[in-house]
Amino acid sequence: MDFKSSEQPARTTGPRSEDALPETAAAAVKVVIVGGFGVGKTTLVGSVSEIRPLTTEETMTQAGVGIDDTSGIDGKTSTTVAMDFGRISINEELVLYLFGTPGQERFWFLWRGLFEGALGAVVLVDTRRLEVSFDVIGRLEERSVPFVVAVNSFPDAPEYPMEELRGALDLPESVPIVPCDARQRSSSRNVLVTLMRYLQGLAMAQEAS
Ligand SMILES: Nc1nc2c(ncn2[C@@H]2O[C@H](COP(=O)(O)OP(=O)(O)OP(=O)(O)O)[C@@H](O)[C@H]2O)c(=O)[nH]1
Ligand SMILES: [Mg+2]
Repeated sequence: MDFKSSEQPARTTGPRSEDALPETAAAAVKVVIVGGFGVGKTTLVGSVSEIRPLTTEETMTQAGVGIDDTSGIDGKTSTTVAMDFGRISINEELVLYLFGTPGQERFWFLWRGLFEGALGAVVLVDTRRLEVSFDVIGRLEERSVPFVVAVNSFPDAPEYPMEELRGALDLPESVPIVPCDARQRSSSRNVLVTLMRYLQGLAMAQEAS
């Protein structure tokens, strides 16, 4: 059988044109997306990224039974083992590089590398399992990484007034808490814009002091 070369699928080499950085981009900022196991970190990076996100999802196997705490997230079949990576242009000049961390404690040794050079973080929270966020927030505070908290909306998750949530997570008044649906691009984007505004406020306060 003859094959004509024109009938072969076009080969692509190098980055796709839509993946190229906008020419107007003047500042690139590294942001990490953290949170406990299964709170929606990979989902957020995937929904908001303007390039095809890089993920390191592996199927959860029997090996994790007894080690991974899957209570409350029964339908979950895969987990991040190294990191998620994505990119979003907040405006013509500002580009964010997003690094999603693994949620399972057995992969937390990777955190140090992922945090290097990060300007800020988003802590994703599932109100059905608030306790998985305590360690994560503690680690950010230890490293003095400024962060905002995004409350991801899972269907049967209890809704707490913001101030109650702030108390439960032991957060200072200044730390923004925003509701979000990590599956929605606009909602995920809003979380990142909130983080950028918060970082800008911190920088201005530092300059003034
Ligand atoms: N209803 C609802 N489901 C969501 C939302 N965000 C994520 N999910 C679902 O929750 C599950 C876990 O999401 P992931 O994005 O894998 O969570 P993760 O934090 O990256 O998980 P690990 O990397 O294993 O820690 C997936 O089945 C998602 O489809 C949300 O906002 N609402
Ligand atoms: Mg993940």
